[in-house]
Amino acid sequence: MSRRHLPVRRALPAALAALAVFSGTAAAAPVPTPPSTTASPLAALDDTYYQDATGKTGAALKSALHTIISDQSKLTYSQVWDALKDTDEDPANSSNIIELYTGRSEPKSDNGGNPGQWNREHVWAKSHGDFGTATGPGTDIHHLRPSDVQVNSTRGNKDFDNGGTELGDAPGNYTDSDSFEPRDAVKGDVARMILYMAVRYEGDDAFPDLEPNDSVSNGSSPHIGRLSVLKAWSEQDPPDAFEKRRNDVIYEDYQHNRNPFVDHPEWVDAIW
Ligand SMILES: [Ca+2]
Ligand SMILES: [Ca+2]
Ligand SMILES: [Ca+2]
Repeated sequence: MSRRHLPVRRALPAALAALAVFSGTAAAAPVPTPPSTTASPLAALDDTYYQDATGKTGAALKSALHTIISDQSKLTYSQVWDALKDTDEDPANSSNIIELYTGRSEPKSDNGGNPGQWNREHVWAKSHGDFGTATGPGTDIHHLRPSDVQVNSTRGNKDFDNGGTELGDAPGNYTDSDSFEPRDAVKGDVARMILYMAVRYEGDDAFPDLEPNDSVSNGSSPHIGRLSVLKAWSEQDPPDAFEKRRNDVIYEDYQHNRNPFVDHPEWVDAIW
């Protein structure tokens, strides 16, 4: 396991322990006390996890981030259920998850495929690139979220854009024949999930190169629109505590990689 996999708060003691081993004093030496630091968690990430990306922009930044976030653990599709019960837990009720589009708190145990239950929404619709639910993009929990079964069906594989008719069973969400607009509180979350997928999947593994564009008629091509709208949504709805915790939990306990745009929303404009 590389150092990149270690949560930041554990990386420094591990590095010091490794030094002790190299100096031949590991058996006798007490565990050194890490120096106190006033650095923020994000600054610590910049010095470790993101050290090969900081200071870059454009294609160079995208390429560096691709390398960084491709170093990850992967889940099976069945493991996604339990992971989502953790990553999307209701902060006010540990027995529940929060559904992405409705914003409702629902029992973790009420997952499944029946009306009224919650299931696994692929925010990057899996038909856009036709990657299915094999371990890979189809099981990458950075873009998988609990969703009401019927609302998930209404969103279907539509591209994202503003406009349409409000959903009766999910107020604040809108849809028309070719696009879906999520509620304001998750507009930025949706944008950052889509852009994570674009950086993570570059066509150098068994899966297609996923990329956003400005179309709402992408069909089964490996594209999702509309990029201009997603960029505006990321600006309007910056990462909140729920989205940041979710990123930390995925990093520390599941995939051991991060969504760079949750940590650095300004990198959206730096790349696109
Ligand atoms: Ca539309
Ligand atoms: Ca949000
Ligand atoms: Ca890509």
